[in-house]
Amino acid sequence: MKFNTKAIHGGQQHEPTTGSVMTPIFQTSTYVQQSPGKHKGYEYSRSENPTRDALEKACASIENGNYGFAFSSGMAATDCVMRLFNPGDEIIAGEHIYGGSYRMFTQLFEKYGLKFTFVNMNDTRSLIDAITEKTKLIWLETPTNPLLKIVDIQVITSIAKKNNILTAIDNTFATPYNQRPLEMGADIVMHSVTKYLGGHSDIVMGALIVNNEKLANDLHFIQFAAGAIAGPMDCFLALRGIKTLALRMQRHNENGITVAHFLNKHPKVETVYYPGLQSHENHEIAKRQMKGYGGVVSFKLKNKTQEATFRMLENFKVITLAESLGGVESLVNHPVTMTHASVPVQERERLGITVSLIRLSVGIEDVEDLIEDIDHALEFI
Ligand code: P1T
Repeated sequence: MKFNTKAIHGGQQHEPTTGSVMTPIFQTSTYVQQSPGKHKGYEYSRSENPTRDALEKACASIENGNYGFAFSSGMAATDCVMRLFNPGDEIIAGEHIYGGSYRMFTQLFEKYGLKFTFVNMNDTRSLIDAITEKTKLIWLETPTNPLLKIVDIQVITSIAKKNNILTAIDNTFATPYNQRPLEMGADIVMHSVTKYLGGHSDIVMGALIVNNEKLANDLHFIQFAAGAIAGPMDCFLALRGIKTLALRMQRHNENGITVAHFLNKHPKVETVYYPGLQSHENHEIAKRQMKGYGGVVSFKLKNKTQEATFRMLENFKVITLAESLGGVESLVNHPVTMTHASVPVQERERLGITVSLIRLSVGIEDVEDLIEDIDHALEFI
């Protein structure tokens, strides 16, 4: 099956009792047993639920993986991966990642004895130098949040394999429509389903997709034992979102590049960060490993003051100032005070996340309206 077909039918079956074409919302915590241990495959909804099963199969199908797992948030999915490891184990993470992932690694898991080293994933020398006998996992995002850096997935997975290390890719920004990391040798794909997979800013959810059976069993055990599962109603909404993923991503890709070109030419804009621009530092890698470049466009203003940046952020009419991304509607975010506030200020500045940086999640509205809105808001700087 090709991608568009998989997004609609992948892993799905009509409901056997009634023939219901859409997977029903099995809003139940538990299932009848004829005799202790004798049942229809479902015991208790923390371990399995038919609506969640359908969504997990859909996620696996679109990422071209064998097993999927759905969680109550993207962070819960990441938490599940971290619980695979033991005190003393080392994890190498990309230095450019979502602020909440950085917060989880440094403020939650370091105290349980996991050691995190943050490296520039485009500098293979420092990645190789960071590997020790205790390194168990490489964790990265590409494109990264919020500066849209691109990492060559194949380069990283081949280094990881040589050293017997797992690779996990947070594929939230790209989505499997644009990029499929398992096909490039990754072991684990993670999603904040909250974003493009859900697509409508109405759920918070996470997912993991893997190929390896042992890894799948370990993740399923943690999902069941720790219990951060996605609920059936949210799984239904995510399933519905995935059905239009391909169409939405086509429009996000088109609108994203159009907005990036507009900003690139604007006299009040200093730099535009979008992997589809030829001037992007990693454009060649993006061209090779991505089908399209997505809907997130970040940029820095020439006026570097927080006051000017806030004036712009306060004056959008169509685009909404809010955390998150990946919905049908356009959102704008100020990483320093919103999504990346938990990254220490010195580290943020070193990474280039400064007060004049603005992140746009370009939605699927008519792009002319979005450009008019951006142009108007830029007048307030
Ligand atoms: O919000 P949640 O579903 O728990 O997902 C966390 C997460 C993980 N990975 C990436 C790349 C993310 O962008 C996020 C969440 N990000 C935002 C809320 C944001 O506005 O960037």
